[in-house]
Amino acid sequence: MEKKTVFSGIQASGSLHLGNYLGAIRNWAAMQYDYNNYFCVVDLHTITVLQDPATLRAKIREVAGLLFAAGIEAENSVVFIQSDVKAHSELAWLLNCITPMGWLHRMTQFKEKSEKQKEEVSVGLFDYPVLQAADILLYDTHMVPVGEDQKQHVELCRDIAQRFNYRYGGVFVLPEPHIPPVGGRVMGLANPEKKMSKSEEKEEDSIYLLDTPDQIRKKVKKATTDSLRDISFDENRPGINNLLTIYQLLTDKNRQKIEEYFSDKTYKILKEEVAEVVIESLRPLQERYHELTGEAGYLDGMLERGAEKAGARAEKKMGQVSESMGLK
Ligand code: AQP
Repeated sequence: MEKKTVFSGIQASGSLHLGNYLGAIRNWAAMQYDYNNYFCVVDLHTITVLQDPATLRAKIREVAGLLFAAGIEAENSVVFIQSDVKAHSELAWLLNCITPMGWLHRMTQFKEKSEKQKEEVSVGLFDYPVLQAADILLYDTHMVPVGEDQKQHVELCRDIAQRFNYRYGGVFVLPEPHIPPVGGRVMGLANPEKKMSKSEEKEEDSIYLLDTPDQIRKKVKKATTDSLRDISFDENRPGINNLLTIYQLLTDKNRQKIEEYFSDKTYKILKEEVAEVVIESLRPLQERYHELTGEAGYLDGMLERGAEKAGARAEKKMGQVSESMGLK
């Protein structure tokens, strides 16, 4: 049986954090053998918010390097930079012409991000989900593994595809979001009411994948908890719940065993143990990252080959789309 196709993207809007890893990248790596995979550093999405050019250039490479370091393999997955494949922008324009603005007004991520930016909000930020739909639809994607925050965008992508297919014939495959049962929403350390985020200004809120052991210990030590004492999974106690969830995801132990283990321990010990588990889990990833970025030209070569493969597939789809719309 032919393998189904997976597509997912990640922005270079800052340093990758534990939420990106547990909610997305780690799962991409684990699933890659069962699917045809396309993983993309979505730099065109990243510029929907103002970026410093030199920092962006460096972050694009860093994010790509971290995807490989996290276990995504060039033999099994096509990894590429979005702006290297021009068909993404081209299809986004065509989809813009069939997407009602009302659909975009409903997107919660736009509402949240535009609130922060006030009058600086760009048309690009508003149009972000249409570009994301183009990313997904170009590769006949069946499944989009994402964190919970992206579910609404994938649903919108299905709506756009359905509208297109209704008007122009069955050109697009309808994709499904795939959200991990645990880890779909890792919360901030300082503010566990909000998800851990690349663009959060407070650095102590996020554990970055390239943080040193000392930085990780300090951040976890300062994590917001509560004034109670018992250690249990409880969504009404977001700080403790988040630390326990991180521990669970990284140790693969079940919740009951974890609660029993911590039942006679203090918050201080919990934090120390969480920090050590994070440090040990990130160590191999960090080592691989430094190895592969240390070798001149290695990462660039892999990204070039990724862009060629993705570009060939995307061009074929663009031909079909243009023809069905009467552009060819
Ligand atoms: N806190 C999180 N918990 C679980 N999954 C998360 N993801 C993001 N934050 C968490 C998932 O990571 C993938 C890549 O995310 P993205 O680059 O598209 O950025 P985002 O979803 O907008 O979130 P970020 O990382 O916080 O970036 P900024 O601050 O720039 O918005 C996605 O699958 C996402 O669900």
